[in-house]
Amino acid sequence: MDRRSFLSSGLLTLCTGILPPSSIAQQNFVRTYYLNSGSGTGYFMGAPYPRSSLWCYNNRLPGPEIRAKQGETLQIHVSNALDQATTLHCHGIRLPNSMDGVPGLTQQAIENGESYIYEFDLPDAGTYWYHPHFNSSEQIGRGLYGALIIEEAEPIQIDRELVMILDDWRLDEEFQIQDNFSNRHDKSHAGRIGNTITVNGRITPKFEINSGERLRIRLINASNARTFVLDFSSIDARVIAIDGHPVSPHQPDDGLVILAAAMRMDLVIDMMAEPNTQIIVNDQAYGNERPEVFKLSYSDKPAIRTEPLDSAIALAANSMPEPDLNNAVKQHIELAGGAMGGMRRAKINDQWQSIRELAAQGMMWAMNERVGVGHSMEPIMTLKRGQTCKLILTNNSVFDHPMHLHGHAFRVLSRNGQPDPFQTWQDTVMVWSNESVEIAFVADNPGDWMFHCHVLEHQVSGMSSIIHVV
Ligand SMILES: [Cu+2]
Repeated sequence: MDRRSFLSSGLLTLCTGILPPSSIAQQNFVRTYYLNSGSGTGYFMGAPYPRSSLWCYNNRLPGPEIRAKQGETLQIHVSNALDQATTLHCHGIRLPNSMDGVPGLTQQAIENGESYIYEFDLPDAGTYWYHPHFNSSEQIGRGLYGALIIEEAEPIQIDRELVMILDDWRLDEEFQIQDNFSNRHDKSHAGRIGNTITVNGRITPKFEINSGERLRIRLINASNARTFVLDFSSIDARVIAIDGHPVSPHQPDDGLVILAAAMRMDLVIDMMAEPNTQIIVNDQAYGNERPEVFKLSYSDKPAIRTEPLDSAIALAANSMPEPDLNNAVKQHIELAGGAMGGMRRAKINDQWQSIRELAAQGMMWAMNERVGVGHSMEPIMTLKRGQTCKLILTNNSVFDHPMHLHGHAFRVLSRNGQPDPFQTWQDTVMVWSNESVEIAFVADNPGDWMFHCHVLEHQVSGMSSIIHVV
């Protein structure tokens, strides 16, 4: 383990003594981390199974956990030892545009041998993650990601916290990653769905717990395309946050926790079964095949309490700007394309082309009949700073699209006209096939912000756009 990744420089600048007291009060604690992106190896199964070749941060899978407190400043030094360029995107954090890590849009890519320092304040508590925004399908797909945890100023009482980064991999018989990234089939269908699920880089890991404990589980879906439908029906799990943002604590419908690519969910569970009990959580997303994802294994220690902990589990809200729906700019965005989708033509670089011509260039998807190419394109809309925007996202394709907005969080208002019961704050929202989802946000963060599908093979083949905030 790289010790430097745990070094945090808590020192205020040395010259604070000569600043007036008001300036001192405004300076945040700066927490510093070092990430080196390069090649590495890891055990998905542990010995005697073979090691797998990866791309990862600090030769670890997942990359080192970055942890800070709400209100602090985060500084991340990224150095690049990959034989291609990279960047770092801190997914879900509301940060200045220049720190967003989108090459060709907010910064130049970090070439091999170069480094880059990201620094920004942390307005919101919650569960986030970091990953590259360059050649994303392959770089994230080979293991470049890690958890980014922002602790609440006033935490809730728990006994144990488990951070679980879910992923799926397409492995061959030697446990090596198949290198058919962004192939035509994956782009035009459901993306790169793997054949092997891991949690924190391990296949079906076992987490040891004690009877009576209150757990907080932070789930992060780092897979390229996979939706997880985790079966928590045998335990009393309550959802307390989605995409980092607090939600009224509630049990998931039918005990199923649905996590589209790039989404996060925080759960609180009181583990009240007898010592030596084992619980297996499996994934029901893909029909009858129900792979085991992880195990919660009670130790033989006597219960630490016999009644669930009696303290509130609701998190304090982050201070989000509330959308003014009566004065919102409305925009319909149609998501179309893909196999069996019926899209006949779309504009690419301002030229109409038939779906055949587009497919010949590896492009399969469009937003409002425009194919997004790379990260530099005309904005799909321009918003004045402070304006509320209501987006009506309509999926006219046969595949599902988890849509991610950079630099903001939005409220999920409704699905197919039915109000969302929790009006959740999210940065990634699943728009299922043939569904229409309404979201709203205040465009309070100036800059060019990507709005794209987080099925990474859809993103690279056209389902990508920019929202410009002036
Ligand atoms: Cu998509």
